[in-house]
Amino acid sequence: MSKLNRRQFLKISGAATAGVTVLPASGGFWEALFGEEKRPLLENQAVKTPTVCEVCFWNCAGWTYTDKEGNIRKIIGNDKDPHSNGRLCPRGTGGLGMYYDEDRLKKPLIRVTGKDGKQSFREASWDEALDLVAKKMKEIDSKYGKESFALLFHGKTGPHFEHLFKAWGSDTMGEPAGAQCLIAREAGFIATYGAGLASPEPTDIKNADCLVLIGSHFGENMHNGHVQDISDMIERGGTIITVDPRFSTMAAHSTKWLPIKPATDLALLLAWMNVIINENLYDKEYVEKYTYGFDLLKDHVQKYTPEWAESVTTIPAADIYETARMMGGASPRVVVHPGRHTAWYGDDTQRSRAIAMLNALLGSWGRKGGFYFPERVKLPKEPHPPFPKPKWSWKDISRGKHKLAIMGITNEIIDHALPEYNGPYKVKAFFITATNPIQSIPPQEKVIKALQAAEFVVVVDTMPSEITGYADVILPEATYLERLDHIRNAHHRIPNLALRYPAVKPKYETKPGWWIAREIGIRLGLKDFYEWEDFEEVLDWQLRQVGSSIEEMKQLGVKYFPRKTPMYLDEYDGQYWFNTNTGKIELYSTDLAEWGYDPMPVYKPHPEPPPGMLRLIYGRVPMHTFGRTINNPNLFELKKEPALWVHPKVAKLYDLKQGQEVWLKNHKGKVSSFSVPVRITQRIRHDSVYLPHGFGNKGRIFVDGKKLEMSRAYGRGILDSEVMSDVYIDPETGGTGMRSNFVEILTENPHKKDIES
Ligand SMILES: Nc1nc2c(c(=O)[nH]1)N[C@H]1C(S)=C(S)[C@@H](COP(=O)(O)OP(=O)(O)OC[C@H]3O[C@@H](n4cnc5c(=O)[nH]c(N)nc54)[C@H](O)[C@@H]3O)O[C@H]1N2
Ligand SMILES: Nc1nc2c(c(=O)[nH]1)N[C@H]1C(S)=C(S)[C@@H](COP(=O)(O)OP(=O)(O)OC[C@H]3O[C@@H](n4cnc5c(=O)[nH]c(N)nc54)[C@H](O)[C@@H]3O)O[C@H]1N2
Ligand code: SF4
Ligand SMILES: [Mo]
Repeated sequence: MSKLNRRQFLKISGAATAGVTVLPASGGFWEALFGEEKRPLLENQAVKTPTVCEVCFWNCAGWTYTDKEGNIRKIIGNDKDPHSNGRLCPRGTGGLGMYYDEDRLKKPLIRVTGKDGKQSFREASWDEALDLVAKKMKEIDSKYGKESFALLFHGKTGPHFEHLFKAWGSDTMGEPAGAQCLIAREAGFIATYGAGLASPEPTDIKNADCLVLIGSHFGENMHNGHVQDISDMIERGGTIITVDPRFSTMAAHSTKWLPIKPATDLALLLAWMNVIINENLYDKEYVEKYTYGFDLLKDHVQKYTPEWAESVTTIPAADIYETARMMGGASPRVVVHPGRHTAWYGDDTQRSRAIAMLNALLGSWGRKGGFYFPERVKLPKEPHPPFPKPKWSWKDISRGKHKLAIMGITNEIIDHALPEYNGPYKVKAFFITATNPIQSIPPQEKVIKALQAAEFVVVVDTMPSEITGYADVILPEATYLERLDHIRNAHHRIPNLALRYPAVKPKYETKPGWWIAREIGIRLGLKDFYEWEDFEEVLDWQLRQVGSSIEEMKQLGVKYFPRKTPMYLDEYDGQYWFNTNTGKIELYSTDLAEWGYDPMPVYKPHPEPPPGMLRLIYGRVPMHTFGRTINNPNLFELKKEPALWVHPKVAKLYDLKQGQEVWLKNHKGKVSSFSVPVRITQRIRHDSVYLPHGFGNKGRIFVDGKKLEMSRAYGRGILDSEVMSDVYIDPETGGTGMRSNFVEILTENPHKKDIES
């Protein structure tokens, strides 16, 4: 067990320390921006405005400092904020690069050429662009019905457009943060506890003695508050078990690293349950009082012995016994972490179920040092007339096939826009905001085909990312530092609200999402749904209902409210009723049984890499969030391109040198557009390669003949989605497992001929 204090851990993970900016102190962007003006910004010379970070969806609360000239000078964490504890991660500190990025979209743009040819646009006024959007929405409605206009969204600007679409009469919507991210783990926990996890996950790591990470690569995944909780846990010598085919940052700080063969985690989880039950390491009183189906589970796991699991996972049986005993010894102060990005192999709900069940055996759900019961403020929604009932919605698209499709399934909405789809729920147009499906919803070919078949595509974005090249109208949104959005009202230990308030006026001709949505709404005759001029009025009304106001929140940034219910199960005197059919924690899921799925997880092997190929696995780098920060001048300075991790055996086979540029070709023959340097390391298994997601940007449009692209990010590295031709659909939810792709390494530029010819 490596002993490390928080400062060291944060250094390793690249996080900033309290109140100190990590912007390069000299040279680069900072110099260009502020020249000689590097004097410290004094508190009394600056205007301090509360913000909620949008560089990732952890949504830390902070303060922006704006100088007398109206330049945003820095962003720091809000000390009162439970998501950040007053310390932003480097991406959050560097968030001001989103505002200063000179490649930003500046004006509304309207397409002037066909989508297959050169992506040419012309500048337009807001009135012209918005009139066109409203006209096309009406046209799609009269031809196919409002439901055929789909909304794809992400982030805090999404709700403005959800409101617009629901008010208009379309509920055909989804976000990649569902089917491509956390839907399976939500489904797995709902099937077990009748409750999902949401964000931030209610893991009580602060009080845990043992933490088990399956994939979850904290330190690279920079979910701020939890990275801090884990670094504290390392400091106090807690037991950490990391299961990852790669020696991740977390693996390096763990008590035990289990370098599992990819795609076999369910076998390990079943074997752990086998040991915990057979060696009586489970929490008997808890299991008896709160769970349903224990005897069925006991029988079910008998065949899943550690010796069997060794043959599947390559983890020695002795290690499986040892780690199961570590968990049992710490029970109930154990967090078997549910993960977040769980769209892996197409049996993701079942794997998440196994994680949920293991926690139940250890008695950790609702217990100190396990999972607490979170609570949030009952903030009333803005009053408006009832939304019209659409003739069909995302539920009709997915629920028939996937009973636990608890949110719109992006990939299925896209399937319904393909020319070959001939059913009743045809999607004919897309409204896309704050998401880049070209990168985030593999397979890419399908998304492109659907976008090309669509009669009309609107994109609201801040940057000329790939998706803008498929738009008919591009609407430039102001960044999070320049706008108001809904109040952050997350479930937490202590209910609290946080305000994002504009630090400056929107740059160029950009506009906030609420304004864009309202203007379209007014043009569609939806005035009744917009009985306000400025979104601030809505927020102030909401805040007043709970005894606060915009003025107060501008002073506080974050405000706490008292809890109404106990945080742990023990405080309920055994009166707790779980929201499942049996009212208990279902080790045997009655819902899954009724719907024809496995009521208890069954291990089924996944396809292996074809001879000579390697499994493509992926994850995060600490300095970037997906593709959204790659062009950010500050963060680009910190990490310009990814590396492809390869084991020395693989390097030998391909005769690779450290740092050599390579291309990837997948099992379907699809070749990456760009190259990436190799990083030869023992830290990855020999059957896989690891590639951080979000690079390989290929977005380029022409505006009045002039090239517009993300000039720093363009062409750097390989985008994992480009070589993800196959996704495995999770039957319970419809989510897409993306670790189902195999690659070979190309050392010669496969595009050389194209260049020469
Ligand atoms: N810096 C940064 N942080 C982020 C984000 C970001 O873009 N940048 N994005 C945020 C978002 S939205 C999410 S959802 C989270 C995602 O972050 P996590 O939920 O932590 O993602 P995972 O997919 O669990 O973790 C990736 C890890 O899984 C390992 N892995 C690959 N295959 C397997 C396997 O078969 N078994 C096991 N056990 N491990 C495997 C990889 O080697 C890698 O270390 O990160 C969040 N945090
Ligand atoms: N291949 C592959 N696919 C994945 C993942 C992966 O690891 N690999 N990860 C999955 C996960 S966990 C998630 S959560 C999703 C995330 O998927 P996405 O939400 O699509 O994430 P990004 O790729 O960051 O795309 C964000 C887009 O929003 C724009 N943008 C940024 N800020 C704003 C803003 O304030 N307003 C507007 N209007 N636009 C803005 C950016 O310029 C960019 O075009 O991807 C999923 N898909
Ligand atoms: S974790 Fe970092 S990027 Fe994400 S919201 Fe917090 S400060 Fe922003
Ligand atoms: Mo995610």
